[in-house]
Amino acid sequence: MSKRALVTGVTGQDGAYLAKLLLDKGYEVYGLVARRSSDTRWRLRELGIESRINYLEGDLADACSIQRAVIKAKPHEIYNLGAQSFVGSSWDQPVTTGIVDGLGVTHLLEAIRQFSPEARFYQASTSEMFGLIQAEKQDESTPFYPRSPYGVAKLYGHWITINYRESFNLHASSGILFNHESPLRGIEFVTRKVTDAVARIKLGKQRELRLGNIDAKRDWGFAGDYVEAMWLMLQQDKADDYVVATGVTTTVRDMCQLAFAHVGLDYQEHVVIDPQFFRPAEVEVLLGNPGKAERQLGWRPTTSLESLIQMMVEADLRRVGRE
Ligand code: NAP
Ligand code: G4F
Repeated sequence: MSKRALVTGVTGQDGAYLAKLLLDKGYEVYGLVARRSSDTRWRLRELGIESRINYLEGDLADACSIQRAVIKAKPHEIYNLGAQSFVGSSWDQPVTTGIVDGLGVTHLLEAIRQFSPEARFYQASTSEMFGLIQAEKQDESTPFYPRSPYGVAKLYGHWITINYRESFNLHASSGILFNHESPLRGIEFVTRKVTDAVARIKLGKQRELRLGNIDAKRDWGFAGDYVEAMWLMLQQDKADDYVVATGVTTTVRDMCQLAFAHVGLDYQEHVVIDPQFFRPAEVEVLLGNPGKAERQLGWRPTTSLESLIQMMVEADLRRVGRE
């Protein structure tokens, strides 16, 4: 009998890669999708798996729809990847972000507790919870200091996951994932905004790229590697929390330099600093220590930032070329 997995956020970057990984392992995959006025399945199409997913309509803000999804899917494993995931928007929609990214986790945990207590649960926590960093390299014991409504909401989701594990003995794990990117990354995030612009500038369709704080530093990895870590967490006998990162941090400026240089351009001739992209409170630097995930899960990142950015620029050159 094949295992069943329920994935919230299946139409997102990580949801698409995770669904592909699970299907390749022989799982039956149920994907929670919120009703939208236009198509959101382009990533699943790009990976060639759109028709292989069982779609269940639901929204993390709606506890009834979450209960129904858990009852219908009867999942062995549940991956909660659904979220309002863009930090910048969390100042414009702080309440929605709090409900979906924070309370939404409780909706899911309650449904598991009542209807599927044997199911294993993965919560998509984030390095954004470290915010104003309290240690040079952040690991599972570093204190949190979130700097955005998104980070605050995710911190609630993180602690409620730990609380339900301790209160009700659920197999609930939380992955504290540092930034991870891919050709399927949303266009609003800085890596994809840059690689899309590089392709457009190279092909003569755009002249400049307007960015905010390019001195910010991030620990960037490849999303395809990171979904493997999520799956590994749910294969452990005991649920736990893990930092997933590369252990290397790079400025937005240097990431830009890599992307433009890949097509023979100088970023300094195209990047314009625009204060509209500055954030009310910034996370200046993130740098993770993935030692625990390496030791206990046997997980290791396989993709350097240089090859990740090259992969993204190449994909955007193909897309823009087709337009
Ligand atoms: P993403 O591409 O923005 O995908 C988010 C997904 O959540 C989409 O499928 C979206 O559906 C869905 N969603 C949004 N609001 C929802 C709601 N109210 N109810 C149900 N689903 C909803 O994000 P991602 O990069 O794949 O990230 C996956 C998860 O990991 C998120 O929880 C994110 O916060 C977390 N995370 C990401 C990173 C990273 O660097 N990528 C790092 C740490 C943690 P639509 O397609 O319909 O909008
Ligand atoms: O790409 P970003 O928007 O990602 P951010 O804020 O780090 O959040 C991402 O990673 C988190 C994990 O740490 C996830 F939890 C979250 O869901 C999301 O996936 O911005 C990265 C950095 C920031 O410091 C930002 O200020 O790039 C800086 N930046 C500079 N100019 C810009 C821009 N970011 C964006 N999005 N757009 C700009 O024009």
